[in-house]
Amino acid sequence: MLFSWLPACFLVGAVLAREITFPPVAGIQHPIVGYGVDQDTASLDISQLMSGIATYANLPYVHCLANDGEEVEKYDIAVMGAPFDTGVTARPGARFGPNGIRQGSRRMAPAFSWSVYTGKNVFLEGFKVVDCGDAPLTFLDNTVALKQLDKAHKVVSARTANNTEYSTPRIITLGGDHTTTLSALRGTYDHWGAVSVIHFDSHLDTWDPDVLGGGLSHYAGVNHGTFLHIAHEEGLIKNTSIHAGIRAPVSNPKYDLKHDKACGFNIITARELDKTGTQGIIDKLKERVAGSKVYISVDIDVLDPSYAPATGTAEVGGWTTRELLTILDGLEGIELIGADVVEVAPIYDNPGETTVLAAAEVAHSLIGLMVEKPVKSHG
Ligand SMILES: *[C@@H]1O[C@H](CO)[C@@H](O)[C@H](O)[C@H]1NC(C)=O
Ligand SMILES: *[C@@H]1O[C@H](CO)[C@@H](O)[C@H](O)[C@H]1NC(C)=O
Ligand SMILES: [Mn+2]
Repeated sequence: MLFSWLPACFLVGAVLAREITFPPVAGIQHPIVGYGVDQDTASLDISQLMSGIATYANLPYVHCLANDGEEVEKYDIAVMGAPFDTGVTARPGARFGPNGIRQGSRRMAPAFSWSVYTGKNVFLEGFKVVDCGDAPLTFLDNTVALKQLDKAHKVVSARTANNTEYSTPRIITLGGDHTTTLSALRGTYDHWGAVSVIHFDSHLDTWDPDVLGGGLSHYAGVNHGTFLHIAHEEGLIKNTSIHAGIRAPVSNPKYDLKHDKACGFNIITARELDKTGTQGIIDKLKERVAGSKVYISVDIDVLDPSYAPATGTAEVGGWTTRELLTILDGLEGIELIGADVVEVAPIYDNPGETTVLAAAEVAHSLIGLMVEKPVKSHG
């Protein structure tokens, strides 16, 4: 008797459920979550974050690598993938890094990116930030692939910027193994000359190609542990460069460290942070590069493997994601002319996507530094 009303109750519920009217599909579609958003209807765009083809931070895709003569939408800061990983000495897989980082950035969008720390939204500060997709790189020949990447950097940085005051667009490369930074530095040299490099990494990456590569061949000597030696040799970087987060062993304490100095670098070890805190690291980095144009390269293995397991040559005892982000954001005011986040190999990530989330946020901070300090190029 007591339960006789129950079926009727279920029936009412079922009828109500059937009465839900869904909006027409066209009504909820939006071509791209990005610019042109009406702030009043930002929530509409936010509901689209996980739909569609992934671009970095749901930014508009621009065909920056279009052929001569084709009209290309203007931009100021270009995010470009470099899917290359055949220069690694340990675990491969970073060729999938660019799309891994895009996947890790799906929560982000210009309509939902005001910082609780600064109150600013780096995507809406008067600089047009776009995703150019990936440089097309062969996976069968390192020399050819790096030439393709050199070309991609030249093409993307040679376009006229959207902001009429600053003629040259700046590029943030999503790696790819660390060899890809060499092409980026060749590209920045054309517009800004030799630059100081702030190199976040657990490894030095200034190895003499005769040491790392075994003197096997000239070709083998160009890899993710020698690219900074080569950049120095080519005159692309200044002797006011600096590593941060170093902790991996060297093969010859005398030669490797002396050679590193000769390539223009000072070293901040990972454990220095324990003594000075993040502010001490920020001060030291800023002091070192003062007065010069700066390129920041972030090897995700600067983070401890507990924060970034998905990388080629993981080293324990690294920094936390929060520490790295605090240090990066603390560099505001430097003249950042190019940057990258590299060595992200999504295959080794966990179901929580720890590494790609971190890498996406690192790129966000790098964009913030560029927006904070516009830089005029030579041309
Ligand atoms: C691009 O340039 C145009 C023309 O100067 C300007 O109206 C627009 O706001 C710029 N776009 C962004 C995203 O800054
Ligand atoms: C660094 O380079 C500058 C000019 O390129 C030079 O004058 C200076 O002596 C160099 N310093 C060191 C320590 O090599
Ligand atoms: Mn590296």
